[in-house]
Amino acid sequence: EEQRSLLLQSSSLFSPPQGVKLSYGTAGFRADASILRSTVHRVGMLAALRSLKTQSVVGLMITASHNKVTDNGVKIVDPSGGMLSQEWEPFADQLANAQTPEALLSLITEFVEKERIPFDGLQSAEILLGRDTRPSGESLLEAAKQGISSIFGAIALDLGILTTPQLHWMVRARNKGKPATEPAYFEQISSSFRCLVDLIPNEIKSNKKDNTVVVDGADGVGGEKLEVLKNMLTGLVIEVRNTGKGGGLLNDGVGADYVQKEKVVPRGFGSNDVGIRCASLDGDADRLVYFTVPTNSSSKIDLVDGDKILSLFAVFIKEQLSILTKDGNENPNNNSQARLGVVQTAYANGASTDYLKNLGLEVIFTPTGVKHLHEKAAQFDIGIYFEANGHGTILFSESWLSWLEARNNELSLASAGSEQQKAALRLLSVGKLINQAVGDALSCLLLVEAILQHKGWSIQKWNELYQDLPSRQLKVKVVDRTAVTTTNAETIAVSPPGIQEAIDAETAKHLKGRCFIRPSGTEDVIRVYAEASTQEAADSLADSVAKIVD
Ligand code: NG1
Ligand code: ZN
Repeated sequence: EEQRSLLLQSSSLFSPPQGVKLSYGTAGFRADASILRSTVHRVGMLAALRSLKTQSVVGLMITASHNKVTDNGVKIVDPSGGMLSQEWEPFADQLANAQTPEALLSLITEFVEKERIPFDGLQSAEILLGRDTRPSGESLLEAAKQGISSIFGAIALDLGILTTPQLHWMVRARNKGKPATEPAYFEQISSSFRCLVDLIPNEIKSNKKDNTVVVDGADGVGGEKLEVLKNMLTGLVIEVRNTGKGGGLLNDGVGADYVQKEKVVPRGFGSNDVGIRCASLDGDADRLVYFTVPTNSSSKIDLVDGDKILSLFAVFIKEQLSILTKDGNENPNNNSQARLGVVQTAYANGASTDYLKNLGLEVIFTPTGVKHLHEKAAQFDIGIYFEANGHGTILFSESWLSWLEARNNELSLASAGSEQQKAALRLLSVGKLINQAVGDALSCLLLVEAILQHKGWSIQKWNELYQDLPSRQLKVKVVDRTAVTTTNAETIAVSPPGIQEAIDAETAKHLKGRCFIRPSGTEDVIRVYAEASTQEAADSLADSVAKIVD
């Protein structure tokens, strides 16, 4: 009874916006920050219920990533460190859209019963809170706290301003009984980076290389964290621009999304940077792309996107695995034949997929959204996933990691310092460096840098792994984006009727043409992607398909 009145009272302070239907999309709820207070308050409740149900620590992140500074958003981090279980998404939608406190209460009561959530005030729940640098974050965080404290037994731990991947990492660490602080995070990724650098082959180490990378922090949280991290590294010089401290506006002409979609130099970069290795983070630092400024006469860049980061990782992992299993006269050890797989979406450049398949790798496709990619990658011993936009990571299965640790111990007794043991150590370090919960721009940046140093490669050399097919992405504002539905990892539009045939007809007009449309999960738009043998053809294919959609 007391619980009911607390819920009613708390929610009467947060009325939902009128005339909007909110939906828990690929990245939680996202909207203009001004309408999100009730939503965040309710997600606070939801997070508390999730914690009660799982009897574990969960996370709540307030961010709108690469979207404009006036937007914001909220999502839940599951106990594993991954995204909220998809089974709970419909309930999240219902909660967010309940019109009155009474309607909200009855939804909760019903759900608690159906899910058998221990809701007697005897169990405790704990929620870690994080937010990005958006000015609206503070008041939304307050709403989340009030939502959480309207559930008996639930406590919120405010971790302040964090990157999205830091919060995911901390939730995962907490539930494994490990230290879950920011210093622990920085310590783990910087020390595993140093291990990788120490293991660089001597003949490469002695060559003088260029160990400087210039990073665009999108005027968000990533730049500010990188300023701390960079001082913990040796053998790598990081210059951070667009740190948010210089008065620049978040994601405005800066950041990974802008750089990847527009393919032009971000603010703060220009003709002085010709040929230099540059990288861009997005607003919450879960995406990373690299680029170079090719000439000083244009604003165009050479983009090194998520697909190429994936390819670099795949090359390195595959190489280390083959050193590890090259055990001379020993019988091939079945366990050491790790199942290595790659996961992409339809946005992956066709040239990258060809390249990865030519390496002999298994490549599978999922719909857009980290949760889909992550789930598939987790089915391999080592699963590498990336979205072209720069979100991705490498997942190691627990069982393969234990095998690797044991193997490393064996090798350190039998042949310490051998090539095989070094390969084992490198793979172990990658497993510590790279975020196992979600794609993380900071840890991916360090892994890219470590691999480039290991191979003695320039960014130009890396970029030449394969040549991207020209592509164009457009978005079309529509009244109802749900009118478009898709199948086959979003490559085929099933509705509205006839639209796929029209797309096919346009695509057929272009050499190496490939084109698909899908409703965005984060914006009210239909996205169009086109690829063809020339930029003009890709542009024209995208344009004509956008007209069909309109
Ligand atoms: P939507 O809006 O569903 O296309 C975008 C990105 C996703 C993912 C999410 C979450 C593209 C084409 N889509 O999703 O890859 O990053 O945002 O932030 O880049
Ligand atoms: Zn992001």
